[in-house]
Order: sequence, then C-alpha cells, then structure tokens
Amino acid sequence: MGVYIRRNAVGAGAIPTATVTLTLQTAANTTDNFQIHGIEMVFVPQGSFLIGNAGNCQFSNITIDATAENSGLNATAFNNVGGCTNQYFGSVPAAFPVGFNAFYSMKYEISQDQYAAFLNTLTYTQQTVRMAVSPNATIGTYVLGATNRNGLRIQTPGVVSNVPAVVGCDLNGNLVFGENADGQNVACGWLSWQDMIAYLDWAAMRPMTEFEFEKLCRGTEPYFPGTEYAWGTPSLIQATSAALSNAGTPSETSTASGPGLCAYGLNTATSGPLRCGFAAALTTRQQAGAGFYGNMDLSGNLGEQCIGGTNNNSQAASFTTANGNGNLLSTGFADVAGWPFIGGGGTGTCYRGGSYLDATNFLQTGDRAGRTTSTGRIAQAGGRGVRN
Ligand SMILES: [Ca+2]
Ligand SMILES: [Ca+2]
Ligand SMILES: [Ca+2]
Repeated sequence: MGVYIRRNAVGAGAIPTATVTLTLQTAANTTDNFQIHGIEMVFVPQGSFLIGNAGNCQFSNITIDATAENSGLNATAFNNVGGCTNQYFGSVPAAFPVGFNAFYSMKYEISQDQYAAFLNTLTYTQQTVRMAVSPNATIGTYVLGATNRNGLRIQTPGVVSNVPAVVGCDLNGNLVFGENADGQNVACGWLSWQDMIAYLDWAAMRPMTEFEFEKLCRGTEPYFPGTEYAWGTPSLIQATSAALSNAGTPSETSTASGPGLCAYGLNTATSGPLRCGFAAALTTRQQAGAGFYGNMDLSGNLGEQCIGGTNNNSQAASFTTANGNGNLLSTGFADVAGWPFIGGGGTGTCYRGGSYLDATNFLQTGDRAGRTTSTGRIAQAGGRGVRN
C-alpha cells in the first residue's frame, strides 16, 4: 500500500534522479502486471494549531491540541453559530482526526494525468461508475466533463463488461493524446465525492477533515487579523485560465505574479483550473500561494472536498484515520469503514478553500460558506488526500 521515499536530510529545491529498488515481500504471479505511481506528499508534524478567525460560518477561535485529539470535541466548543444557520458541526469522538497528530498530505490537488492513470487500472465495470460516460463510448468522448479545462477523453474504447477503456489526456482537443499541451498537470475538476474517495482508497490515503484543512493552511502560526488566505496574509493576486503562458503544458503559468497568486473569480463556459501549483525555484510561500507546510492551491483552483460540513454528528462521526487499502469494490466504489459514501448536504462532507470560479470570501482559511458538497460531478470540485 505504498512506499515513502524522502530526502535523507532536510533540504530544498529540485530532487536529483536516483535509483530506487523495491523488493516484493511475496513472489509475484506470472500473470501480474506492474506499474509505479508517484504522488508527492507533504509531512505535517504533530502540534497544536488554531481554527477559526475570519470567514463566513467559521469555527469558533479555539486551539486544537492533544486534548482535542485524544478526547474528542464537544460541538459547543468550536461552533460559532452567530449569524449563520446550518453550519452546525456536531461533536466528534476521540477517534475522529482533528489534526493535532502528524499526518501526510498530497502537495497538489489530484491532476488529470493522475486520475487517468487511476481509471486505467480499473475494470470495465469499475470504470462505468468512475466516469460520466460508458467506457465503450467512441474515441474522443470526454469521460468526466467536456468543458472547464478537463481534457480526459476516451483514447481506446472498452469492450462491454470485458475490456476496460484506455483514457488519455487531450486538453487541446485534436484527438492526439499525451502531447506537451494536453493538460496532464492541470488539476482534475468534475470529481464527485465518490470519485475522490475511490481514488483515495485506491491510493491508500483518506479524505482530510475540515480541521486538517485549516492546519495545512495556517500551520502553527497565529491568526492574521481579519482576512487570511492559505498563505497566511490578505495579499491576493488573481490568476485565471484566460491569462496563461504555455497553456496546458508542464510549464503552464499565470501571466500574473506576486504575493497571494491564486486561481479564483472567473466563472465562464471555458474557465477552469490551472496547472497544479505556482511554485518555482525562487518563489516564496507568498508568491507560490502555499500553505504553511508547502501544500499548493489550498485556497482556490479547485474546491477541497473534506470531511465536515453541516451534519457531521449523524453522518461522519464514525470517521477515523483508517486509510484506503488499495482495493475498490468490484462495483467501483470505495469501501473504507467510516467514510461517508455519498457527498452532498447532510452527509458529512464539505468544500473548503474556494475554486477558480468563486469570489474571494470563499478562499479564506476560516471560511465555511461552501460547507455543503454536491452529490454529483461539478466542474469546480477536485480532490486531495491525506494519510497517517
Ligand atoms: Ca492533443
Ligand atoms: Ca484548492
Ligand atoms: Ca478498499
């Protein structure tokens, strides 16, 4: 269920090429196939942090500490009910991860290349629920959404119930797959809650909670008075898909730059998420729009689907640190105990951080106004996993 590979000492900058040898614990079958999937992760150390501060429907300003992690939280301790109905987040038991303990988090939102690689390991039957179209659809059919910068299309049609489809990246829409400008590194929108948790079960991760989202943003820092985005200040510069250099390529960048660079605020038929991450060799946390530990795009780009929201006490209170085990049900669904099965109002799931189409208030670290997820696929929803 995965291997961590890390530097042998604290460092920064590009990671040089190295040879890594993995040895199987049990002998392979002669019929086995092998693939390697790399996902860049960020380590989040154990430690207390603050939730709340500014935003709509924000949590009460309290410290999440060892007591909260080990004893659970009473709803009255962290729910600021003033001026906002339905943001109630019920009491959580001791086993519910509130972020004090150490965990790992995906550095980036799930990319289009990563979701295609996932789809291409599934059976035909599993693909039928993890795509919006039948796996035997014709070449070039968009498999999640045909708009808003999603380039995942059928590259080779499947054979009903027998041979799965091959899905490829073709953001530039010319029916030639995997070209330099085909959006492999663009974040993958149109992911339903069930799509995201299936990916995370397959990748041996789990969804993050709302508390963990705020820790990724704020880290151990104090509140910035008033408006506060994932990079810890109110600085904000708009990036949009309408103003890009090298669009769709591995070097896609916004034509804008500066402190608080963030994809938000453009809601058109063609607008969509940008390439995962703004960091470059010499950018600061501010210029990269990064969270305290180095996660990218926590504010903006795609909405972060988290455990939490309006009705956690009845639907997600049994959520624990259990990670996925690499296997999905034969029907294509995640099957980890305690994970809400369906997203949407009242199921214990929510969006945090806003997206490429949202107004600035949704981008704030403490904002919970987007707390109700959709039950289906919407263009501005993406995914990011964590793991203990
Ligand atoms: Ca192409
Ligand atoms: Ca995001
Ligand atoms: Ca599983």
